[in-house]
Amino acid sequence: MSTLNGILNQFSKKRGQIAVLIDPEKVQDELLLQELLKKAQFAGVDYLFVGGSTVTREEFQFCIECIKKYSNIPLVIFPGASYQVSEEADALLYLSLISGRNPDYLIGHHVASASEVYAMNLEVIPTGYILVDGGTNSSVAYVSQTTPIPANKTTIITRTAKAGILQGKQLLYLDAGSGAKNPVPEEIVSQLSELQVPVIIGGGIRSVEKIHEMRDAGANVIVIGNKIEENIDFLLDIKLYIESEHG
Ligand code: 1GP
Repeated sequence: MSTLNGILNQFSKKRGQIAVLIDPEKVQDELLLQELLKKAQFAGVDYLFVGGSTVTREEFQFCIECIKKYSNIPLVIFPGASYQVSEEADALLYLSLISGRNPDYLIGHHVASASEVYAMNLEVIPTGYILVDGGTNSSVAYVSQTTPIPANKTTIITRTAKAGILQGKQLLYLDAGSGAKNPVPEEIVSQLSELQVPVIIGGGIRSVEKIHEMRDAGANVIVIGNKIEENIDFLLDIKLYIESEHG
């Protein structure tokens, strides 16, 4: 376990940073992955997040090795299970699914991988992971057997986030679930961004307009998965967004 906090610092420095979510289950073709990495690099994305709810150990390892071979974009593990850890990554989001009440996702998977993670030279970021209902039955809700918080229950979401921070979480990840119909409402992002830890937002972000809205609401990192899986050229739109941010 490392106390290095380069990635956490980087998260907190700026709003509107972009992470591309790579689900190893969906990119088992090295050439396809290479193309994705080339375009992500060209677009200037800030991070690659890797992980998934239904990924095998082999798929995960293969993906991590390929990414390290072909890109130098900071690689952050967004694990779906205890075996999704690797010293080759730059950081591990140490997720506690605090919106749910399933002990496996609050402490169980953590105990299973604790000795391995402890021995790794890897930045470990305690993260309060909050699922918000995005209008679809997400894989993560199904696999974790938890119920997302309804999007209009702002008080519950805010209290959950505060409780997480009081427990020592240094980062919040608000997720409407991959392929969500409705992303997390901006008002919620805005309220949580006042809690003094960086906020990551994901699930159903499918347009540059939405990226702008999330950035303006205070999201530090905006995660995009599905939209790029469907249309890799969305990375060109992201490139323009990133250039306008730097300009
Ligand atoms: C899901 O936050 C991610 O965990 C990304 O969601 O695939 O809908 O972009 P999308």
